[in-house]
Amino acid sequence: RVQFKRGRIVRIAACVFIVVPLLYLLFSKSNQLQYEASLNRKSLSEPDKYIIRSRPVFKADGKLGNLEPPLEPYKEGPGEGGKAYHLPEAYRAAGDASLGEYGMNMETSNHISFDRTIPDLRMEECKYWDYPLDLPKASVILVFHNEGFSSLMRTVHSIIKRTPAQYLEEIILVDDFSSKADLDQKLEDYIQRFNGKVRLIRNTEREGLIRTRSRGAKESRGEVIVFLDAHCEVGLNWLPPLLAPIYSDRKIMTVPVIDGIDYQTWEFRSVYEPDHHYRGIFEWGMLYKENELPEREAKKRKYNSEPYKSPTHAGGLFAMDRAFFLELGGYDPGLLVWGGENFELSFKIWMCGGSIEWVPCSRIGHVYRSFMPYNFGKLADRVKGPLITYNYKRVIETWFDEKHKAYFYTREPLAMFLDMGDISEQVALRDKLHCKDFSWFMKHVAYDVYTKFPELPPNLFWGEAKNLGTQKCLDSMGRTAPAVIGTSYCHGSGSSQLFRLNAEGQLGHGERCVDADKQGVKLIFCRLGTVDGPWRFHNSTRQLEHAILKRCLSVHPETNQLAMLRCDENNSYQQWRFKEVRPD
Ligand code: UD2
Ligand code: MN
Repeated sequence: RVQFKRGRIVRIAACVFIVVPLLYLLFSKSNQLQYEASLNRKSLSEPDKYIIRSRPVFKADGKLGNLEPPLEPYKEGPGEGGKAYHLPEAYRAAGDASLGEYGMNMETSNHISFDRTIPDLRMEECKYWDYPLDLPKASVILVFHNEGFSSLMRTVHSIIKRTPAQYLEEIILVDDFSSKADLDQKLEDYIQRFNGKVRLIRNTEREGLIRTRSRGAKESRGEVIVFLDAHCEVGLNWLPPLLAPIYSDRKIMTVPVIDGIDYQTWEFRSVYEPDHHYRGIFEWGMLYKENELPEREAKKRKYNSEPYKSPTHAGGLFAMDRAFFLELGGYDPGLLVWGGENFELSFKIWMCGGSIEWVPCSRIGHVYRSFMPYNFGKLADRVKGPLITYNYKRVIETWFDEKHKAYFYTREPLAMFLDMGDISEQVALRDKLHCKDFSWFMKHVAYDVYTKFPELPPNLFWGEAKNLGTQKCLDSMGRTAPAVIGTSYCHGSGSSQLFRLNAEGQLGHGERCVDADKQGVKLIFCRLGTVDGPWRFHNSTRQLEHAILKRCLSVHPETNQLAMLRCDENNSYQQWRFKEVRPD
């Protein structure tokens, strides 16, 4: 009996320990999809290796993707279909006035429905992706300072209308201390209709967009945060393609393709050629640039509509795991108001274990203004010198290595003398997170920067270039390339008179170059991928010779115009003295 009993126990144990797990395995395999779909959302904060997450699947059967919305019904009316709207004569004066106030024609915007239809600018392929159905929920954060009411509300309406409700936690409007009346009670009343989906919080003083975004992130509840400017219209099915990469790897920041909305007519159009991909890079003066997607990245994907890696992004529009954003410290709280925060976050993400992906199937329209209508407020008074350079300097001093810092100061010499506040906490964060170094970033991520902006040779001279004949200084006259330049009274404060002659003969002014032909001397676009130029400075005679023209840079004694004349070392109108300048 004892033996019999033992035999039964063995059989039962065998059943429990072998058959049940086997059955379970079989069962769970066949239900892999459901299993993945039912993953507890909390698991996203655990280390990646413990989690199996599903990814988007391209549908070969020709049926539309699982989250593909129905076509929007055709509508007639101003701006419908994303068409340009031209104000009737009677409203043009008001339109011009609003353009002067907002940098965009708010009168035009006021004539267009908040819920207008827009064209579907996505690649055809984008309609045929299935997305995991248990994507995380997003808080969309819009920070604003003195924006127009109608363009702000059109942003909100477009999000509500084009986002599957199950993925939208909330829309948070963060008012950065606006002073316009219709952003007060009128705004508060208007958003009541969204039954709490749209929340409004306000700064009690001007913080600038960077700190205001960090505040929005802290106060949001979604697992993912999405930042958009307050003058956007999201495209069809814009959100799931942004959420999917984050779902598969919480350290990916995703960036949509930005379409253009015309500041005058509100026309909605692509700024890129169809199916052609770009990614975000920078030049050594830290101006944001875009470059065609290098083959090396393009070929990592099977479909041209798939996301691809990018070194950086324009700044305004992106999605990110909220906890990851906060683990990285949000934006550097020492950055002021506007600019450079896109690089700060990008370097931090890449060098501290994450990555950035641009997502072709997510498209969002943005109004590029005609000019920046606001000033930087009291925060700017804290800074000696330009606030944007202050931000750039913080970022490069924290994240660059010595070699690359030198390129920045070569390109932007005055930055050497500018204040950047205290960056010790940023450097400490970099150490604490064991972030990789900048040469790793350049080699493995931003390698295409070098193909457009090679390593910069040092400056032989920089500062103002004074003509000894007229005692006037080389001056871009505030013109933008391509344009003829001249000379004017030496003011000693750089800006339009700040030129750099590098060791390879390139004469630079900001991000532009100076070249000449027999007709004159011009500011031109530097030839991408080159850092050399035709200029040779002869120390003994103080002449600046053009190696191809074999002529010397001169001021014409009669016309006072710049001219390329036959070199004559006794002619003081051909003699130049470079002198460093200092910030005022
Ligand atoms: C671009 C970015 C912008 C930001 C900026 C650099 C895009 C499309 N836009 O400039 O998001 O990264 O570069 O910092 O990539 N705002 C405030 N407080 C301020 C100033 C602005 O809340 O003190 C708001 C403003 O109302 C808007 C957003 O910040 O919603 C971005 O400002 P912008 O539209 O003037 O910047 P933009 O598009 O020229
Ligand atoms: Mn903007």
